[in-house]
Amino acid sequence: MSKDDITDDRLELAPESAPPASEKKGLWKKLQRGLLMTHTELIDRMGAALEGRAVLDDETLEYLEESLIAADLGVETALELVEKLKQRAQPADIQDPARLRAILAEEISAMLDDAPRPPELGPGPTVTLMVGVNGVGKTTTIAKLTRWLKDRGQTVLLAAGDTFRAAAIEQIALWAERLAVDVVRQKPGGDPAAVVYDAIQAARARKADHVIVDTAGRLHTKDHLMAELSKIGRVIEREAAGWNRRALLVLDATTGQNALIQAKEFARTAAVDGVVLTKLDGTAKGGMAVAVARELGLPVLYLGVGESPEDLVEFEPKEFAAALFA
Ligand SMILES: Nc1nc2c(ncn2[C@@H]2O[C@H](COP(=O)(O)OP(=O)(O)OP(=O)(O)O)[C@@H](O)[C@H]2O)c(=O)[nH]1
Ligand SMILES: [Mg+2]
Repeated sequence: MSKDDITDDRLELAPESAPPASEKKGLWKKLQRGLLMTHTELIDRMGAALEGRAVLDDETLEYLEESLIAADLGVETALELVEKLKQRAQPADIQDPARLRAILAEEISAMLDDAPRPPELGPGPTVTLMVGVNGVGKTTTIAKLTRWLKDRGQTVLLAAGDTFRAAAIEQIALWAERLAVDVVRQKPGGDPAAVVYDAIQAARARKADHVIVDTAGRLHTKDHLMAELSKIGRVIEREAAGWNRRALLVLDATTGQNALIQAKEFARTAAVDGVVLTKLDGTAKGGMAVAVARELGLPVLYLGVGESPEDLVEFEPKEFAAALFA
């Protein structure tokens, strides 16, 4: 099977909700590009595990398991996948790595289908709060999400809720200008909850579909940060009652298992509705998306695959699994 065959195969998806085939194809290419490092390393490691082996025996399966663990899929997931291979593959399938990869892709996709999915957004406006530690890509993801929503005809208003650093306000204001959307900001050192309050009122007056709130990744202490996030959360609950409300945790895939530890901390103090996994283009740890979904029980909504506003891919289990192994 050539890469193009696989690409075409990806296009047979729910026709009623699917975007045009050309866009679908573009997204698939973007995802493939974003997962290239993970894919290449995974295929290389799997190749090395199978090399010179005559049958798919327990020892070979153990090497395959190590290849999967190295891609940060998580130990439990790697064990389960190898168990599936043991059940489904024939010993002679060792001669057919493509078949082994197809089995793995199917099984990962099935596992992800069982993982929690993000709640559907209902009618009416939506407030999205972006949280995460410093440098993970919150502000860049806001730019990407803005582009994504604008491309779908939605109006967006940004809230410069990271008032901790003057540069953070400038950064989001610059994105707002480039993307031609409104931004609500105050002076550095201001109260982020007040910025969010203003942004919600402005969005109501302007009938905006989406408010996206940037937040600081670092404050004087972690307790300060968590207290600030809950204060912002309370303002959103009160001022945007009846709206769709969601908090998205941004995690940097290049930090591997550390990202999982951060996620657990955030989820303990703040209600997290879903995850955006960034910087997949710069890492072979793409399996993180599976670990987030399965080990944290948090739905993965989007993948960041570059630094530009168009480098965002909606997370779809089947496509993701295919891009890892195809
Ligand atoms: N390669 C790559 N770089 C990314 C991606 N997302 C963000 N970045 C880069 O990561 C760096 C940090 O991104 P920011 O969006 O400023 O991160 P932040 O979480 O807002 O950081 P703070 O505001 O300091 O908390 C920037 O250089 C971005 O260009 C991605 O998906 N891929
Ligand atoms: Mg930022």
